[in-house]
Amino acid sequence: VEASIPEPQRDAWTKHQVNGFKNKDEFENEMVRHVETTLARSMFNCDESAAYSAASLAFRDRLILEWNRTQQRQTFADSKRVYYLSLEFLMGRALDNAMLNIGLKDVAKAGLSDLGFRVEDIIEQEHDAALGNGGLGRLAACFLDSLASLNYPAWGYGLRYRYGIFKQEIIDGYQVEVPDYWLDFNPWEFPRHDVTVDIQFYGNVRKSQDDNGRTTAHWEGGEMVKAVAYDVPIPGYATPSTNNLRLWSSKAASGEFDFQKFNSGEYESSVADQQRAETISAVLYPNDNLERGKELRLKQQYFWVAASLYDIVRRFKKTKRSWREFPDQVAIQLNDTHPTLAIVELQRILCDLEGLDWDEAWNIVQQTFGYTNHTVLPEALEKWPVGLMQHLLPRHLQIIYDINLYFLQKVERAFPNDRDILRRVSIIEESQPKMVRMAYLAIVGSHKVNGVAELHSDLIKTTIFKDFVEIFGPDKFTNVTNGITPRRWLHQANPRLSELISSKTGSFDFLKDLTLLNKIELCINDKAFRKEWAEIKYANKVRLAKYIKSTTGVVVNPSSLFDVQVKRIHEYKRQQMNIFGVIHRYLTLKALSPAERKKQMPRVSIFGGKAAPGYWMAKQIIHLINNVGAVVNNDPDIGDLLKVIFLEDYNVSKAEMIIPASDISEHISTAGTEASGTSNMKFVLNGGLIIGTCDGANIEITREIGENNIFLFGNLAEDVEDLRHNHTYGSHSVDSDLAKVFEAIEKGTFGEPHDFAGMISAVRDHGDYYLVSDDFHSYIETHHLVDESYRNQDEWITKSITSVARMGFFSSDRCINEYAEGIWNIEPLPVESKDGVAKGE
Ligand code: GL9
Repeated sequence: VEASIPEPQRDAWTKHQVNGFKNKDEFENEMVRHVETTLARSMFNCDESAAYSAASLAFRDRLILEWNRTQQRQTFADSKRVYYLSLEFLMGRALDNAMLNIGLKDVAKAGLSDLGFRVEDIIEQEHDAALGNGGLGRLAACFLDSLASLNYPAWGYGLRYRYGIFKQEIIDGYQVEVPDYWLDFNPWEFPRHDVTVDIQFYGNVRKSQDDNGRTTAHWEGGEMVKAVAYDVPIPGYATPSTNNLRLWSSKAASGEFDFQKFNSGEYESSVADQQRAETISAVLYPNDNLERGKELRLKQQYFWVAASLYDIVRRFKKTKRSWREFPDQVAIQLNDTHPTLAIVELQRILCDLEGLDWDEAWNIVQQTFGYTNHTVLPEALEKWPVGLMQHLLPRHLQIIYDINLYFLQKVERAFPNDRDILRRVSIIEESQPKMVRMAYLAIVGSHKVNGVAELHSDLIKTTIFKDFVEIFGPDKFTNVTNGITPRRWLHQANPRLSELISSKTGSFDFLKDLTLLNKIELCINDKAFRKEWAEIKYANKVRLAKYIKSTTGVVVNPSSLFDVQVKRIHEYKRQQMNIFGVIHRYLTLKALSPAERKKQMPRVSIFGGKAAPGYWMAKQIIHLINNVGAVVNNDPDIGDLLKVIFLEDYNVSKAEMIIPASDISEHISTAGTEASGTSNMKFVLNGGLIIGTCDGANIEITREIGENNIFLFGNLAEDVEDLRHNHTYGSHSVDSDLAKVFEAIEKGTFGEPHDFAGMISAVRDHGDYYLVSDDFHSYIETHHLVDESYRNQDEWITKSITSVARMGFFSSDRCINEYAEGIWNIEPLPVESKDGVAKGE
C-alpha cells in the first residue's frame, strides 16, 4: 500500500493515533467537546436535540476509525467483494444501531445520564433516513447489517435523495403528502468531494474503424452531470467490521455555475442548468410495486449505475489484474430491475473503452451479475420506450439491440421449430411504441436469478419467466427466502424480550445465530418465564396505547386484542378486506343485546401505511378506515369492544414501536401476489401471532413454527386464475356478509357513500380481481378463531413462545450466507480485533 507520509514523519502519526472513547468518562469527554466546539453550544443551551447531535458525533468518530481499518484490511486482503446495487435503502435511525453494534450502549446510557439525559429520549431525536418505499428498501438495509456483521467485504451503492419518502399527514381522514427534507443535520454521511464521476446523457454515436478492420463506437456530445460520493458507515454487530454505503448526489458538471454564461449576463439560465443537474438525485419516486416510465426515473437509474460501475472498475484496475479475473474479484447484485442498465454499462466499458471483443466482454458481464426479482405484479415490471432510451442513452440502446440479437440467435438455434418463442422472449417488445423489457435484459445478463420466498421463486419459473427456464435450464433460477436483522428487529425494538431470552439461553449469542432461539422452547412450562413473557407484551401495548392517545386522542384499553396491519396501502395487500371485516364486526356487535355484547372479545384494529400519491384506490381505503374509526370510536354502544385506529406516517422507527405491541397482525394478500413480505417475520419474532393467506413467506413461516401457531385462511395461489376467470365469465355474486357491509356503507353509515363507490364496485362490478369476496367468509371465520384462541391466554402464550423459538431461519444472516455461497461466491474476511482474538469465521 502506498503511503503519502514519508517514513521519517510516520512516528509522529503513530504517536497521535486516534482511538475513540472506550469508557464512560471518555464518552462524556467527547460529548462535551462536541457540544462546545463542533456544535458551538454549551451546557447552558444544550437541549435534547443538541445532545443527540453530540452523542452521534462521538459514536461517528468511533465508526470512522473502524471503517478506515476495515477498508484497509479489505484492500490488503485483495479478495472478492460484493456490490449491492439498490435504488432504495430504508435505513431508519442510526444512533441506537451504532450503539448496539459497537457494544457501547451501556456506556452511552451512563454517560448521558451523568450529563442530564435519558438515552431513550436522545435516540428519539433522530430523523429516520427514509430512502425507500417499503419491503424492498428495508430488505436492502437488513442486508447491509448482515453483510457487515458477518464480515463480508461488501459495499452498497445507492442514490442520495434530497427528499426521501414523503411524510404522511391525515387531515379530515385524507392522506396529505408533505416533503421529507432530511439532510439538515445528518452526522452519518461523509461527503467525498474528491470522489466524483462525470456522467454523460444524450449525444450521439460515431463509429470508427482501425487498420485491422475493427470498429469502435464513440459516444459523443450531449450533457454532462457530476456524481459526488457521500459515504455512510455500516457497523457490524459485535465485530469491528464497518462496511461502506456509497450514495451518489448529482451536481452540475461545470461546477457551481457555467461561468461563461454567468459572465455574459445569462444568470438565470446558468442557475437553471445547475438546478436541472441537481434534480436527478432530488427525490425518491414514491411508488411501491408500480413503475410509471418517467424520463427522470431513467436518468436516475443511469446516473447511479454509471457512477457506481466507474467506481467499481476503478477499484479493480488498481489491482492490475487482467479483465478475465474481473468476476473473481467482483460480484454485483441487482436489487430488482432498477439497476439493469449496469449490465449494458459494463459491456460498454469493456468493449468501447477497454477494447475487449464482444464475446469476451459478455462472458465477464454474465459471470459478474446476479438479479433478484421482487414481484410478479405485471404493473411493476419495468419497461422503457425504445425512443426514450435512444434519445437519452443512444449507445446503450445499440448494445441492448446487439445483446438481444445474439440472444435470439441462440434461442433460434435451440428451438428451430418454435417461431413464437422469439417474440415472447425478445428483450424488445414489438408493441406500439416498442419497449425494452428490463427483467428480460436482467435475466440474459446475469448468471443467477432469484426470487425472495419459495412460492414466489416457483411462481416466476412457471409464469413470467417460464420461457427463460426452458432456454437457460432450471439451475439459473433459484430461491433465497428473505430475512430480517435480529439486531434491529428484536434487540433494539424489544429490549426487554431480548433480555429475557438471553437470561434463558445464557447469552446474547442468539443475536448472531438466531437458531439458538430454539433453546427457549425448553422453558415452555416455566411459570415465571411465561409470566414475564406476557408482561413484556402488555408493557409494549401500554406504550403503544399511550402513543395512540397522544397522536389520535383515542383511548384504547391495553387488555384488548391488538390487531395490526401496517404496510404500504395496496389493493393486493387487501387493507380493504380488513376494514370491511371491521365493519362486519361493528354491525354484528350493534345487532347484539347489551348482555350478549359483554361476552365479546374487545379489539383494537390498528392500521398504518402510506398510499402512493397517484394511487386513487389506496387513498380511498385510507379514507374509509378513518371514517369507520370516527363512527365506531364514538359509539357509546360499543365502548372498548372495538376501536379503529389509523396511525399517521408509518415508517421504520414507528415499526420498531408498533410491532412489539401486536397480539395478531394481518398478512392477507391475495394468494400469489405478495412475493415474500418481511414484516410477517418481524411480528412473529416479537411474540405476535399472525393471520394470513397462503402467500409469500407466510408459507415457510408456517412450516417452521407449525400450523397450530398461525391462522391461515383463504384460497390458494393455484386457484386464483380460475376464480378470476369465473368472475368474468361465470355467475358471480358477492358474499352475503360482505353485501351487508356494502349496504351499510351505501346507506351513509360511514360518511358520504359516493366516496367509497369505487372500492365497492371494484368487488361487485369489476371482477373482484383481488378476490376479496371469495376470501371474505373464511377471513371472518378465522377472526372468530382468533378471538376464541385469545380468550385462552395460557394457550396463546404457548403459541407465542413456541413461534419465537422456531423463527431462527428468518435471520437475514442466513439469507446473506445463502447469497454468498450460492450466487456471489465470496467468503467472509476474518477479523483480528485489537485484543488479538479472531472474530468472525
Ligand atoms: C417487494 C415485495 O412486494 C415484498 O413482498 C417483498 O418482501 C419485498 C422484499 O423482497 O419486495 N417488492 C416490491 O416492489 N416492494 C416490496 O416490498 N415494494 C417496495 O418496497 C418498493
